Amino acid sequence: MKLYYNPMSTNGRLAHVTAVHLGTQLETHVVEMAKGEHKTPEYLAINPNGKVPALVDGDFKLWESGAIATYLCELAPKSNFYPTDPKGRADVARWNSWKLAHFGPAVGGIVWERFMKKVLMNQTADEDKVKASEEQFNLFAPVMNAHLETHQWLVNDTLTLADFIVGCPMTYAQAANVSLERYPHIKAWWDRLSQVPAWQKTAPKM
Ligand SMILES: N[C@@H](CCC(=O)N[C@@H](CS)C(=O)NCC(=O)O)C(=O)O
Repeated sequence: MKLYYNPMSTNGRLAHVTAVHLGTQLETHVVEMAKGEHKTPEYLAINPNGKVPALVDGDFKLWESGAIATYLCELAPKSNFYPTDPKGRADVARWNSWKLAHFGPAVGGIVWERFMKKVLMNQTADEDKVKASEEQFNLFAPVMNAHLETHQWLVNDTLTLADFIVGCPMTYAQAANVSLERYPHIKAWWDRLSQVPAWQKTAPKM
């Protein structure tokens, strides 16, 4: 199996951190996004969206980080990390959908304006866009904060794939000054997640 990713990409991190945590044996290929490798015909034949990550397992080509991470869990020996019961799996799917539809775009919007634009293009943030993303963040973060008030982790009170799924878009949250002041239980969860060895190992070098 070969994972195409880039260590700076938060979606790439979801696939990579899951593989590292599970101890999955795979070959990795760093897609040189700065050189446009993700838009080359060779890479587009693997992921026609021109985005990272992507996984190739024989003749099976898989894109979408959540799908890749779930596939790696399915291949690994059964463990609490990916629940085996229907309710536990639905709960992971719930947080994945919530991340994709609500939380990820909200955090990602702030991170893009305040951090990525500076790093990649030396541009300053559009404060109207930051404000719009912050409004979305403050709409959805309370849901997670309330859940974490009575739980250590998102699903089954143990570290699961759901924590990696929701944690990845927060990779640059601190660098982008995403304020967790109103969300102490998210902050405590983030601190717990930051202790996980695979999480530490896959933190982008800044
Ligand atoms: N929903 C996709 C999103 C992938 C994605 O947006 N990847 C970004 C990096 S984090 C990318 O490749 N961007 C380059 C581009 O869109 O040109 C996933 O989860 O895999």
